[in-house]
Amino acid sequence: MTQKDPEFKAASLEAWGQAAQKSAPGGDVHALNWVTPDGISVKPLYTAEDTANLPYTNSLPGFEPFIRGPQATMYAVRPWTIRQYAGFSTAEESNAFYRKALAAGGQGVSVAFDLATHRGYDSDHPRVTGDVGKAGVAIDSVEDMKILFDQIPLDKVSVSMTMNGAVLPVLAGYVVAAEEQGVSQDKLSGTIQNDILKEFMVRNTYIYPPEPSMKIIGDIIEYTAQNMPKFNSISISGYHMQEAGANQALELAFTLADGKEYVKTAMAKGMDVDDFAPRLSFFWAIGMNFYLEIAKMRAARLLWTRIMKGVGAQKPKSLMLRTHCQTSGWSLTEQDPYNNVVRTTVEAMAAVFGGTQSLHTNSFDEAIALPTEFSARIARNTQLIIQEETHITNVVDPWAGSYMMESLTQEMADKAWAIIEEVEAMGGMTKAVDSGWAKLKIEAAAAEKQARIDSGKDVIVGVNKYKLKDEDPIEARDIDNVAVREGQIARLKAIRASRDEAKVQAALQALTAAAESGQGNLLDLSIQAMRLRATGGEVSDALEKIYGRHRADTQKVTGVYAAAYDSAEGWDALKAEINEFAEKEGRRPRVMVSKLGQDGHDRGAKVVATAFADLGFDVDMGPLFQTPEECARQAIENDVHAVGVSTLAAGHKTLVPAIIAELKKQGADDIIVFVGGVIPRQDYEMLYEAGVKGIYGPGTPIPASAKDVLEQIKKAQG
Ligand code: MLC
Ligand code: 5AD
Repeated sequence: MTQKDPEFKAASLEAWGQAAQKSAPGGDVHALNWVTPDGISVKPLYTAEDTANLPYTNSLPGFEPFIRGPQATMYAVRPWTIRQYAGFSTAEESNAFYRKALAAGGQGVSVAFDLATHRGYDSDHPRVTGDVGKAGVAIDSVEDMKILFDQIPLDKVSVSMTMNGAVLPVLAGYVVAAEEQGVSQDKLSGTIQNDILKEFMVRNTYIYPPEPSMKIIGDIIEYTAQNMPKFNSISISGYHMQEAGANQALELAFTLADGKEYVKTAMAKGMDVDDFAPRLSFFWAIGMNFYLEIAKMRAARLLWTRIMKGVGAQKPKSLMLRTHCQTSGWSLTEQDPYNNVVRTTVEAMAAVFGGTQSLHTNSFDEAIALPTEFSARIARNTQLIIQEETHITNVVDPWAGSYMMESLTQEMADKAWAIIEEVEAMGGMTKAVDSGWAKLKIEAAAAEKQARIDSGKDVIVGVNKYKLKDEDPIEARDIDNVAVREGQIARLKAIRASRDEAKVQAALQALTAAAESGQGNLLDLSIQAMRLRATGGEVSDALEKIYGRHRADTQKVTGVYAAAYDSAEGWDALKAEINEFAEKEGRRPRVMVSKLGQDGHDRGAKVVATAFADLGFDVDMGPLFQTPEECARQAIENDVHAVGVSTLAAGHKTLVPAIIAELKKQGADDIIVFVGGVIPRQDYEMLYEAGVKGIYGPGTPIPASAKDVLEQIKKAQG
């Protein structure tokens, strides 16, 4: 029996207040409140008073509003799926990697495609020479897909495919590969990301404009609901928003609002919401804000239930939010990289406490290159250790009833709901995305965050505090892009030579006709074309003929970085130096921040552009997806002093020497080139040899790179 000690007295809240007042800085307890980037004020102490009036503290897992999890027993019966995202080089190499991972404790497959595939280009397309096989696996046709899943039983292993742009040929290719493996569509379990709205905001692997893109999503939801009952038709993703700088409330709100938009799109096709809603799934980033991430996941389930009830959903499975999580890549550092194992562990625990259904833990070499076998093993083992050694899985939603966590869950829900209502007032997420408003909201949050780090307000161990004097290089995966491309080109030739060309062309024409008329299901037609060995690029082209290719405009935020950078040190001096330059030269130093190839990760580029502008540079922002030739032409037309290439998808070894050569060829070798982004140390020398004047890796404070760029420009001016 639990003993009660009569002589122990509970203190009053007033007494605690007085004690706290004494130890708080300046005698002010309120000074201990932590205002989160979302604007939530987290107190140092929570008590029963904080939860007394909350509406859902009695809820149970497996029942609406699902705050405590979608399953009654959660991990006590079945832990989350260990699903490591991977893909690189060829289908053969990626297949070997998956099979090894499955044998060593991985539980699901998650395919990363290269950027050429994402953007609807076959490997032989001239715009993608730097991208083939780089940030993921190159897939051009069913033949590649069959190799990718060779000896992986697709009726047993669930497969996630992160594809949004070229979603039709990729999903179709997978269906046909399974068919030829003897697995029918109704047995396929897995998930296709198929979330285009966030691509227009942050990830940028779209192909067509928003409207036809939404039509494609509607067709996929319809087709999978009718033919692939075990397949999740979409993975509505906040992940990339957080990676691009969004705080938790913004990530939560925009993602749920995207989800609502997809639901409306499918319902507008005449579908009953309960026929497709059970196969909508979600995807969160889990960063270092431990409490906030857990609260975000709990709040997400509450709000999704609210949204789905609002559109008339009835089935419990339609109301429950199921999600994948990935630890944050952005939070990982190039400096002192083994620290990343620790960061990833903390983040993984937040995802698990938040009740995720599936999880990817990042590898510690994230800020340098794609994972090696070694780093991938540690990442996978991080999950295996949590599942099998810690007993964390034995209890469902262990944070329930925590005064703090329950309060925070409600506050997070309220914050996000307010943003969702703001979006609704604009007419929904498609409108908020179309106008650029949503993207700018995220970019402003990103610039603010970078300024907090650069001024030391937010601590990152090994980057802006406790820095190492010398860093030992670590092994990094390198991919021979030329060899992969040549192999793919050879296979494409063989396929085109051996197929029934007339049938293929007819199938492609049927796709074009369907795009034009709006009749027929585009996934159904894509499956027919891929079965005949049309290539992914051809299927994408067939639709592009009608839909066109989307070009984003490049708005940028201003003033946000300067406002949040509250360390005057160096800043004013640098501004003065830039003014001096302007006086002497008759114009400001002018830089063009550019993205080359199919790498659409533009957070870094945008943050650098806005911060450089705040410092007094004239800044041009190149459009996404430029070829070196186009970039050189624009740089010359704008008469810039320097081109800064932001590279995050490993294209630098091909594309950076190419831009330098192009500038020379077009008669402008006085324009200097600098590079920033994810670049392994071992590539620095070849880049300097190619003529690069500065390389700024992750964690470089912007004022430092700006100062260096100014020096280099001055030097080049002579
Ligand atoms: C689970 N089940 C239970 C249970 N737990 N049944 C009874 N009791 C319990 N306690 C059942 C489920 O209902 C389900 O069956 C089955 O077990 C599988 O469990 P799940 O929870 O649905 O897991 P999973 O199949 O892994 O699906 C998780 C998911 C899915 C729904 C989140 O969408 C998914 O796997 N997503 C992964 C997305 C991903 O990997 N993305 C990578 C993005 S990387 P049933 O019959 O109900 O289904 C990226 C980076 C970039 O984007 O930018 O490139
Ligand atoms: N293999 C493994 N992980 C990858 N990521 C992206 N591409 C790959 C790949 N090919 C992970 C990284 C990145 C996030 C978007 O996904 O962690 O930050």
